[in-house]
Order: sequence, then structure tokens, then C-alpha cells
Amino acid sequence: MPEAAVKEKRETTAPDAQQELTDGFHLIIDAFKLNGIETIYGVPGIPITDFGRMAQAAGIRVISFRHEQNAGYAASIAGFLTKQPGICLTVSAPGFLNGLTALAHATTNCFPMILVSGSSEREVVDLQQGDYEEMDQLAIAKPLCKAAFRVLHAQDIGIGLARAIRAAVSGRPGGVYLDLPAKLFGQVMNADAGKKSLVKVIDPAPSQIPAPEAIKRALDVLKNAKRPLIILGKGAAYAQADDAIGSLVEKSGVPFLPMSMAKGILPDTHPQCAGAARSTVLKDSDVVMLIGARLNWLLSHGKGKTWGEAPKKFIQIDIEPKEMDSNVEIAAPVVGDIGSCVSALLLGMGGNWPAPPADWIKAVSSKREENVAKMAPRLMNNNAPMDYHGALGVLRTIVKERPDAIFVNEGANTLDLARGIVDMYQPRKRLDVGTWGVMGIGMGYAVGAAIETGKPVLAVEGDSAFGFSGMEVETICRYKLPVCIVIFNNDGIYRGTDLNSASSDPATTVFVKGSRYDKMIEAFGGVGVNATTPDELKRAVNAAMDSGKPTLINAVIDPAAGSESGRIGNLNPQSALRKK
Ligand code: OXT
Ligand code: ADP
Ligand code: MG
Repeated sequence: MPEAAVKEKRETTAPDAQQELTDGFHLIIDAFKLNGIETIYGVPGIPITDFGRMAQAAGIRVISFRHEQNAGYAASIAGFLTKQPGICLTVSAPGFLNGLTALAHATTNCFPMILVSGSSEREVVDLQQGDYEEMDQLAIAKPLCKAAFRVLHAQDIGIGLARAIRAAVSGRPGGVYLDLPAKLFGQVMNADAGKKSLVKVIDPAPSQIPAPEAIKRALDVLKNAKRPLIILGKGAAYAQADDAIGSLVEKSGVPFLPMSMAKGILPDTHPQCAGAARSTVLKDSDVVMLIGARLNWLLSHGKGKTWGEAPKKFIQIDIEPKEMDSNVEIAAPVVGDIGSCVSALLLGMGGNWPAPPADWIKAVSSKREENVAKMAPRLMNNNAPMDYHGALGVLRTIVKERPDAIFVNEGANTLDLARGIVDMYQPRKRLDVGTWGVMGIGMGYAVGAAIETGKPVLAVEGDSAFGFSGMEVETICRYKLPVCIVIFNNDGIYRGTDLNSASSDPATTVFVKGSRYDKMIEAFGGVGVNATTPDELKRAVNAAMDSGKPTLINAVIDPAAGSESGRIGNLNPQSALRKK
């Protein structure tokens, strides 16, 4: 802005001595409250410590973590669960960088989140004169999020937050960075003018109605299918269009395959659920309708051996037009928000939609029954040390009995086997590593989910996975959250049996043998239990879920039970070399 314009802007908003005043601190808080932001996840320090205190005094819940990455993961999952941007607040440079992984994760997973970081003085940063925690944070954040904004003047706080909210939740949701330089917080202005400068964002994620011809094209393709399949992704869970999606699936009679975090939109026990016939339906289907799921690595990019020889036609429902044809040709793109698209499809189907051919339905259900029957006896063993199936067998029953509990899950074997074994019954109850397969979401997600939903949380964690965010057990105890953490302790990453034959150093994938993670939570007043059999595990989890007390159960798993990288060992480069 030219200097004269800056001067004029200052003069019009500068307070005179008689007027009631406000400042940057309070304007940010007021802007949050005006937009229904009730919770902030973060870690305090210069320049945001007082801001946290003032926000708390003003009735905003400020959840203070031990590391910003975990606060960021909590904010990201808050965004997924509520469709409102989760807020993560950090200090400058190192705190900002710690939060950045979570911001990138939110963007990658299409979760709305705003990372708000304090920053150093622009004048000093831009001349690189070595300010306290100096860093050009805006420039660094930009490639990792949907949008990045900096607010320099108190009177722009309202617009700055409005832009951040809209960017996070409209269209394809994602992460947004909001840079607040230290000087902004103390800037003073006339209280009335300040109030008027705030913006309540109206309809932040407007419906995006699909084109009628796109709906017609999609229905034509679906109607002509001999072996149709619907794949539900976490975008479908995010959309909160559960009833419409349920009606579409049931009216069409088409088998559906839920991606990991889409489990429970319809129960995994639904007769049309093809989760237990995954390979068969991917390989043999001829028409596939994707609802809020991308054809990325988790779906083998829509081609290759997983998808078989038979030609396929894809119908894709997504809010992001650029997603179409990203990996293979999409025969019927339907661009719009899932709620609107699914409702339009239902309307277009009318009252009399033909059921898919009976031989296809039979083929899918017999494969499913075969796999379920194969798995059943393995889930009933009471071995000590436990194997994954024995331990997950009891957790599966507990989730069935407590379907509204939130199930957080990370690890390799711990993740992959739990995904298949533990049926989900309600939408948005299974929260896991997502698009990147990232370790470290566990305790942040557990805190975020407990705070946002008020429901009990069962977090099933590999011992390695837990280590990425383990210090947050103190946070869980401090806020007395109803979180039960079960650590599948197999002494290492994938397995605890590797040996290093070259030196006395331990192998790279193993941890201290026989560790007692349950002792960690006892240090903070929580309940610790060591469980060596499925029976003990069952008792301990049920007690934790009944009491709501923060609990950590060290579940002793046979160190030899797992496999390298769980179900994705084929992605290891040496595995490709071995094949050559
Ligand atoms: O149809 P078929 O016959 O094929 O059978 C399928 C289903 O039909 C059937 N099924 C069932 N049968 C019976 N009953 C039921 N109910 C049922 N349901 C399904 O079962 C099979 C398999 O079904 P599934 O699972 O659906 O299908 P599949 O083929 O596996 O699906 C493919 C995928 C790709 C969709 C699926 O595998 C998937 O979603 N995978 C996600 C994998 C993932 O994200 N993994 C995490 C990353 S691994 C690795 O990167 C790790 N690291 C490195 C690291 C990471 N990640 N992050 C950071 C920040 N730093 C480093 C580390 C450090 S993992 C890891 C730690 C690991 O150690 P831990 O101690 O934590 O964990 P442990 O391994 O336990 O020790
Ligand atoms: P999964 O990992 O479960 O397969 P992905 O994260 O790959 O799911 O895909 C989610 C998709 O959902 C993204 O392409 C995103 O654009 C889309 N999406 C998210 N929210 C909506 C919505 N409300 N309406 C339509 N599409 C959405
Ligand atoms: Mg392990």
C-alpha cells in the first residue's frame, strides 16, 4: 500500500483519548467467538501466551498440549468431525514448524483446519536481521496448505479470519495458515470501529449443486452395469449426508466398499457391505461409483492387478473438479457436494430402480461369508502372549457393544488387522492414519475427538505409533478425558524379533523388550494395566470405558506375530527388487 494510503487508514481508525478501546488480542477472540469457534488446540509461548489466557478468560476452551504437532492433529480431526475448521495455535518458528506437519496432513486428507501462529516482526524478518524465532512463516506454509494469510493491522483481523474460514471449509476442505505478527496483538483501536470490522461468515461452505446432465450420465452408466460397486471414502463421512448415502446404497442394491475412515456410514455388518470381499469386488466389478474417495495409492490408482482385466467404468462424485481423470478416465464425473449429488441421484432414480444382477450379488456375498468364516476361529483364541487376532477379537466385541465410542487406530499390523477385524456401526467413529499412513496422529486425535464429541475414545496403538505422541498421556490425564489407550506392545516396529548381526547396537526396528507402557500413565494419575491375555484385555478395556478414567493398557503381543509393514509390505523398495 502506498505510504499516504497507509497513513489515511491509520488516521481513520486511530483512537482518540475519549473513546473506548480494544486491541488485537480481543479482536481475534471476538472474531473467533462471532464465528462459533469455541475451542483452540495449541502450545503457549512468546508471543501468544497472553492470548491463550485471554481466550480462556473469554470462555473459549484452550487445550494446551505438550507438542504442537499433536495439537495440530487434534485440530485437524476436529475439522473432520464437525465440518468447522479446527484451530491450532502455536508460537513462531519452531512451534510453527511443529504444527506444520499437521497442517499439511489436514490439507492432504481434506480436513478443514487453521494453523494460527504468532510470528516475528516483519521489518526484522524481511531484512533477515536475526529476530527472536525469526522465520518467513507465510512463505514456508504456502505450498503446504490451501491458502495462507497474514494480518498486519488490527482493523483487518475480521477479514483475515473470514478469509481463513472460507478457504478452509469451502470446496474441497483443507488446511489454512494465518500469520499473526507479535505487534498485531497489542495494536489498539476504537472499540466500536473494531466491532464493526469483524465479519460473521455467512454460509461458509455453500452447497455445490451438480449439473443435471452429469446426474443423468451417472445414472445411465450405473443402470447398465452388470457388476456394480459403490466405494465410500472419508469425504462421504465428512459430508454428514449419512441418511441420503444410506438410501442411495439401499435403493440401488449395489454392494459397497468402505474405505477405512468411511467404515460405519452404513454398518460393516450391513448385508450389502463388501469390506470382507475387497479383492473380489475391485477385481470383478464393471462399474464403480466413487463417493468422496480418490483413486490414489489406497485404491491402487484405479488400475493394475488389483483391478483385474475386465474393463471398468468409473462414476466419481467429488467436490473437486480437478480430481476427475487424475489416475484413470472417469466415464461419469459428478462434481458437487456429496449431500447435493446423492440427493439428485436419488431423485433421478425414481421409484423403480432395477436391482443388480443376482449372480453378482451372490458372488460377492459368498466371498464375504467365506472370508468371515475363515477369520472367525482366529478371533477366539486366548493365547498368552496374545496375537493380533486374539486381542482384536475382544476389542471387536467391545466396539459392537459400545458403537458410539470413537475408535482411534494407528500402527502397521495394529492398523491393518484392526481395520479388517473391528466392525464399525456408526459414521465418523473410526479415525486413523489417513491418506499419508502417518504415525503420530493417535493422542492428538484422541484428545480432539473426546473434546469435540464428548464420547469415550478407544485408541488402539502400535507401540511404535504410540511413541510419536506418547507424552500427551499427561494432557489426557490433565483434562481428565475419557480415553482408553491400548498399546499393542510387540517390542517394535512391525515385529520385535529383528537382530543386528553387525554390531552390539540393537536392530533398527526393535525397542526395549518387555517395556511397560502402562507405567507411563500412572506417573500422571491415570490407570495403568498390563494385559497378557485377551480375557485380561477385555476386563481392562471394559473397566476403563465404564469408569471414563484415563487408562493405558499395555497389551503384550507376541513379538513374532506381525509382518513387515503390515499389509503394505509390497511397497518396500526391497520387495520390488526381490520380485525382479
Ligand atoms: O478380499 P481379500 O481376500 O483380499 O481379503 C481382504 C478383505 O476382504 C478381508 N477382510 C475381512 N475378512 C473377514 N472379515 C472381515 N470383517 C474383513 N474385512 C476385510 O481382509 C483382507 C484385507 O482387507 P483390507 O485390509 O481391507 O485390504 P488390503 O488389501 O489391506 O487394503 C489395501 C489398503 C492399501 C487399502 C490397506 O492395506 C490400507 O488401508 N492400508 C493402510 C496402510 C497404512 O497406512 N499403514 C501405515 C503406514 S506403514 C509404515 O509407513 C509405518 N511406519 C513408517 C512411518 C510412518 N508411517 N509415519 C511416520 C511419521 N514415520 C514413519 C512406522 C514407523 S508403520 C510404523 C510403525 C509400525 O509399528 P507399530 O508398533 O506401530 O505397529 P505394529 O506393526 O503392530 O508393530
Ligand atoms: P479415502 O482416503 O477415504 O479414500 P480421500 O481422502 O482419498 O478418501 O478422498 C476424499 C475426497 O472427498 C476428496 O477428493 C475430497 O475432495 C472429497 N470431498 C470431501 N468433502 C466433500 C464433500 N462435502 N462433497 C464432495 N466431495 C467431498
Ligand atoms: Mg509394534
